[in-house]
Amino acid sequence: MKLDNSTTLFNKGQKNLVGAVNSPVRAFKSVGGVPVFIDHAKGSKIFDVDGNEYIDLVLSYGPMILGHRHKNVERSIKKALKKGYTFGASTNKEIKLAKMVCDAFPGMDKVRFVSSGTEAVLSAIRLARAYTGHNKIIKFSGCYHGHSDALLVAAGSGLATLSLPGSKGVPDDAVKNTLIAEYNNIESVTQHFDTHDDIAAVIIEPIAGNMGVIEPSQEFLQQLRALTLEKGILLIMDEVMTGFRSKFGGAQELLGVEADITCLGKVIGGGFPVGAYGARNEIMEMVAPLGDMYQAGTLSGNPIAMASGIATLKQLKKQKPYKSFHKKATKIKDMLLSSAEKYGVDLKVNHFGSMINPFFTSQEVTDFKSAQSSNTESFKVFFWQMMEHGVFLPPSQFEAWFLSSALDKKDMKKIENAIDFSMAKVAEKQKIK
Ligand code: KE4
Repeated sequence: MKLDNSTTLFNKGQKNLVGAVNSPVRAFKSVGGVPVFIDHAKGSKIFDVDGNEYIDLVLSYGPMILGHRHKNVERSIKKALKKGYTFGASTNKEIKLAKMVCDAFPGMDKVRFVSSGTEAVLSAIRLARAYTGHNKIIKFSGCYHGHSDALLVAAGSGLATLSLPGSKGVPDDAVKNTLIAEYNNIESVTQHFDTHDDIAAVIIEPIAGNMGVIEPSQEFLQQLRALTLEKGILLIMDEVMTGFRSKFGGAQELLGVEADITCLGKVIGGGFPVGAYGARNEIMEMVAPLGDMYQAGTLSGNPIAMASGIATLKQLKKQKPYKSFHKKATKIKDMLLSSAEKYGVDLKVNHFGSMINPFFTSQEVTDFKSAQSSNTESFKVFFWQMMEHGVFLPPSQFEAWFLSSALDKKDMKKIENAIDFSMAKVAEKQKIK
């Protein structure tokens, strides 16, 4: 496939941008080759600067759940633009989106909008510490909660992609209160409860999406909830990725577990920078200006972003796409597994709602360690073949694929053909080894 213009831009971008990207995963380091530069997108399709057309299963890592430039969302954005871009004062749109979000999360009385998932999570951690008076936090290896210092340990997403254990520039002091546990392993959590009496919170992705997709066992999450309640430790659910993806609201309800604090992002901004954290009144009333926990932001609750978020959630309510998401994801899982069987490739596929991804391994993938058993060389071959056949995947074994409600039957057929060609190539490469 022709990538001349992407190559030119990639080289040109090296001068003033770090690696020619503004987020590491976009550099395609783990799959090699030239990262594609995008010209435009519409519906389920995305077009690079060389005119190559792809079915988009990245969706900007989640936000574009309706597909690109949904007509109702675009109409709302244009209307909002005519009123001005940002005021440094409140607007009715923030109240409207806040009500939509709180109505969708039973445990949430109040929400605070910020400008990214990272900002939502770092604020939630500060709030948990303020509310409990304790400092320690437990996170799970392979989960990614944005790039704030305290959480950049044993993280998934870009750190797993680049095989980085953590990040340079994070002082030991910043992570001395961060304890690590293993996903789906309750003993790895209770051992910390038995050792420390100053734990403020446990933070978890209710469905992990940053080590590839990994579902928690029902029992694990319920035990986690029961134990944190018993010990007066807050449970923070990071639904930045899962929020509004598997149902209208959070994955936590589907899993029968209610968080004390919920973090959101991606979908609630409909493509514009929005993050949020929310909880019951007694917790949220600690946040300034009501309480003494400080957090602020110039563009928090930006009216254009609010308009986009309101229109996106309105469309999700109207479309009710969740059964169809599950059906499409199940279909793609079957396509992957049957082509792997046909060509004798070891493959496991995990999916939840509209998130899915394959692992080139014979092991069940239930935690970060088993996810890392996946053959990333095979993923690299698979990735580029899928690109050649017009399907844009996240350029990393440890990123979830996302489905949009704009995907149609023709797209699904094209995905099936692409999977067959790509799996054949993986098998061929594996045989040569
Ligand atoms: P942002 O700061 O990137 O908006 O959100 C951070 C974040 C927090 N929590 C979860 C569960 C997340 O998945 C993320 C961000 N997700 C990654 C993709 N896995 C964003 C893509 C990127 O880093 O370029």
